[in-house]
Amino acid sequence: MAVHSGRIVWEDHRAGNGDIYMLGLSTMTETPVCVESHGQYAPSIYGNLIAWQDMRNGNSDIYARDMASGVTFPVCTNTNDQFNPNVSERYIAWFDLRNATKDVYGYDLKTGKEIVICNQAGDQGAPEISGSFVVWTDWRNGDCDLYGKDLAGGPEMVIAQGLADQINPEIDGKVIVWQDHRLGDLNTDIWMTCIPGQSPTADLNGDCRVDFEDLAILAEQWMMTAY
Ligand SMILES: [Ca+2]
Ligand SMILES: [Ca+2]
Ligand SMILES: [Ca+2]
Ligand SMILES: [Ca+2]
Repeated sequence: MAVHSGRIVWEDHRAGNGDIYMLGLSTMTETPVCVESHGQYAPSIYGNLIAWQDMRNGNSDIYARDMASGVTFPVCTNTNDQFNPNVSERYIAWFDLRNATKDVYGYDLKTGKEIVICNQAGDQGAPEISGSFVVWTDWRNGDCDLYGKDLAGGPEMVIAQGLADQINPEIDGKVIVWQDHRLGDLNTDIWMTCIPGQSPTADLNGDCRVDFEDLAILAEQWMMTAY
């Protein structure tokens, strides 16, 4: 399930095979997005763009639909499995089993080209994207860390690397949050940081101002991330 700009999308099993539906909150109107007879799962939405996992070709692919034009199109139909698409205005990112370990691939809607986002050793998964920045879970160091990359250019970077697992990232603008197990497997905490090198513009304490109090919250997080 996912929500963006007053539209909710979900995986629906009313027909028994997995379809994608959407509800527009302003009209409370339900719209079938894809009801093809094979399985469609795990949708993501940004504006008019919805992407999902699609089994119509006998393995898991990524398909998408532009709700403005009504056109459905294949994003990746490689014969190995692609899972968990996540969309932004210009990009779609997913994790991909075409190589020996899980990797993160993407698609640029502007150029119509596929992008290798990360194909390092170890498993990469769970990509989340906001604008052109992708963050993902990464097992290259033996336990789970978070890495990220700006698809508009620039190197891959470490987002969170601590003892044990850093998992389930979410990103909105410059702000990244995740679940962190560095203080113990049975002690899940919620951590936050900004994209490295970018200063905060978010109202982090919710007082409707962006000021030094928000910076202090971030500084505290950066110090915690440093050990
Ligand atoms: Ca279906
Ligand atoms: Ca496939
Ligand atoms: Ca890999
Ligand atoms: Ca870790």
